[in-house]
Amino acid sequence: MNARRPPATDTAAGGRKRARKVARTMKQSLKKQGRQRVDELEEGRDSFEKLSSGRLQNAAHRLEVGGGEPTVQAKADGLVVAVSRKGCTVRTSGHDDRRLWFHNSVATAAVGDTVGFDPDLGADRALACVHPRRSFLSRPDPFEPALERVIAANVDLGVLVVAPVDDGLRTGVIDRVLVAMQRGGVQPVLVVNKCDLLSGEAAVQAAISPYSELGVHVHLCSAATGLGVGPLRAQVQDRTCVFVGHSGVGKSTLLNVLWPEAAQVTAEVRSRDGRGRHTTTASRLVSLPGGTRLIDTPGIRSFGLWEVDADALRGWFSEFDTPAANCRFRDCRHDAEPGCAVRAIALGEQPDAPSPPRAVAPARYAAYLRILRSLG
Ligand SMILES: Nc1nc2c(ncn2[C@@H]2O[C@H](COP(=O)(O)OP(=O)(O)OP(=O)(O)O)[C@@H](O)[C@H]2O)c(=O)[nH]1
Ligand SMILES: [Mg+2]
Ligand SMILES: [Zn+2]
Repeated sequence: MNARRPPATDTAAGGRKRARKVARTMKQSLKKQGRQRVDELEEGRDSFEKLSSGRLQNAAHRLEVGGGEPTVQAKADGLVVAVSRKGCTVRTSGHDDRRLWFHNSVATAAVGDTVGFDPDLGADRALACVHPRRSFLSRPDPFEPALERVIAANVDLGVLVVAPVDDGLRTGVIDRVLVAMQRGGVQPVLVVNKCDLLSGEAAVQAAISPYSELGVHVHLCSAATGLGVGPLRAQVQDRTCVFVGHSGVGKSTLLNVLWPEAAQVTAEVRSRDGRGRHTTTASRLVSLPGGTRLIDTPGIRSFGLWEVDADALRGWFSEFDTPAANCRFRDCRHDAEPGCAVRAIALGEQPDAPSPPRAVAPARYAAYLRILRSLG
């Protein structure tokens, strides 16, 4: 270790004060970037513009730390490959892993971040800054909803893995995660794993068709038989991808099938109810030769939305845009307002009306209403 003792004048109280200041500025900066105006954000992400309907994503999750007065000088950069409650593991260009503690235990960096640090300082003081993020996937902390938890940063693809239940698909988590991915500038990919367990594909096909129509790539896969694994591998090749989904859907197994070098731990689902055992307990980034980076994450129980209010929510359901032009009220929430064209089309209340370029799937409209009501 290159740890160096703090200078003699650096009292413990002074160190703590400085650490608190860094943590505060990091937090404030993170908050500020989350509120970036949409028109200030970076353009040029082609692949899912159909889904986002040309909207610009929040690709500039900027985090400049140090505020006015720099406290720690960044002398080296590293990639965050793992994060725990109190710190992160950073891979340096020399490929050695180094553990750095967050200032004041405030988790400012996420897996996939590039951080600046001072290799000459001790692990508790060395973290200097988190470099600007080009994309991120975040949600409120399930236990402390006032805190934003970034699941992964600087990812190209967000691979949402779901598994069939009784030959059908529960889509609730899909709509929420899609909102979060669009908000963070992450291109969504939907993987229906465990297709070997299906006795018929009809219900699953019907459930996924609204998403394919939106332009989301959907892969029907089985990590057990290898079905659909080739096209998925081709899509994620050379990119940074985060795998998310409920526990037990087979995220880690899929990663192992795609790249055995990923060597993720897996475990059987509970025989009692078929649910997962939360086997993966921390996010981890694996770099493969050729530039592919895979991030496995712990199973999610529920997925809240960070800083999405009713106005923002409408915007993330891009298929509403065209019919919304015919709503009676300009600020229609597409809920119970009279003359709502979105509702009329979704519920088939206007069979003679000219169909818009993109129809609104009833299941997507129902999902929208569920999320809208959950926003309180
Ligand atoms: N039949 C079948 N079983 C699968 C498939 N993929 C994974 N499994 C099984 O599902 C169980 C759970 O797989 P994991 O890979 O641990 O699931 P996970 O999503 O990583 O779960 P967490 O780490 O808890 O979030 C294991 O017993 C796997 O063998 C599949 O395609 N078909
Ligand atoms: Mg796992
Ligand atoms: Zn409306």
